[in-house]
Amino acid sequence: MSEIDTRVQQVLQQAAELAVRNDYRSAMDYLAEANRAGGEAELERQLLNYAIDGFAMADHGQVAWNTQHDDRFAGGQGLPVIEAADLDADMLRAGILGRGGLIVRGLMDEAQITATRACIDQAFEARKAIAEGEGTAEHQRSFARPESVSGGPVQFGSLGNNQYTNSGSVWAVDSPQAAFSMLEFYRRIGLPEILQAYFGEPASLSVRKWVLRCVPPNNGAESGWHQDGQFMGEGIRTVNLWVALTDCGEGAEAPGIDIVADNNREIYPTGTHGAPFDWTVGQGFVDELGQRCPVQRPHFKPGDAVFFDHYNLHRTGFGTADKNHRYAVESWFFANSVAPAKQQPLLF
Ligand SMILES: O=C(O)CCC(=O)C(=O)O
Ligand SMILES: [Fe+2]
Repeated sequence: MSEIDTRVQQVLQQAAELAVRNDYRSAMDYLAEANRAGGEAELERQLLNYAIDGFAMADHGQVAWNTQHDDRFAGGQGLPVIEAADLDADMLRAGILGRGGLIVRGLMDEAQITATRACIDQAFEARKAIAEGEGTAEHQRSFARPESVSGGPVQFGSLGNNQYTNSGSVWAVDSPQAAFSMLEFYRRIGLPEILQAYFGEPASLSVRKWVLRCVPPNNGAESGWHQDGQFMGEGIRTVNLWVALTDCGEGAEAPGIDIVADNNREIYPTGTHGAPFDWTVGQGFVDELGQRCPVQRPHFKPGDAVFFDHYNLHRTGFGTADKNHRYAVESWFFANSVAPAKQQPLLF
């Protein structure tokens, strides 16, 4: 065994001893600390296993949620926009609960954008190579499913017959390297603390709603308007952080997202008003909403983000003269006490 392999085995062993005592959080911290020194597929994958197991093993209690906010954005038009330095739980409350969402400029820095885009490219490449029977040990960091992930297709975004392109979507947990990089990002921007203050309890991520995306230009195409609350579960409390890694949206040359800027907390009818699918909200319905609230196509620079929750109505916003693929990461967080088991929550 090489020196590195020996070190990795020792770290895994130490972490396992913590996990066996039900101290998953310490096991995760221990793995994260060790992984910062280099970046090892096995450490990253095991960290995700403990994140999933740790959530499942813990009692998250029953927590009441106080939805008061100071309505600081009252009177404005469209989604409020703030700078990353000003982000805190009160901003998030006034944005999401008061206005239906919050745009945050410059949330992700240049280095993290570059690293995340590279992780996404590598995940697609590895997925393709593995599907074509050409996977190597190297690919394991970019694309390998942690054992604790259960259910669902092994991979999604397939063209059928296990054929993959270099675009589409990948669950973040299926790319341990990308997942680790994003977990480090959330930690650096203080997101666990912000969400804890927002929900009044700790928050978790979810296997199924933590997604790396690379959307190809598809000029003139239309995608489905949807509310994620339509299919995520009942009685949930959520925050989605959608961060653009490409210049996109209005005035840019890559698809962004279109958003209805509305704080109405209601799940709308699907499959009506000309909706192309039974899970989408029809354009006719959106046009009606548009008479009382803005339907926006915001411009996002790389690193800009938008926060919203499961009541928000949005879609992938295809343009007419796009030239570029759009990279983004979608991260849905749940208040732990009401996190839906079917989304497979994980500690973060
Ligand atoms: O990235 C996209 O185009 C869609 C994102 C989305 O639907 C979401 O974040 O919930
Ligand atoms: Fe969505």
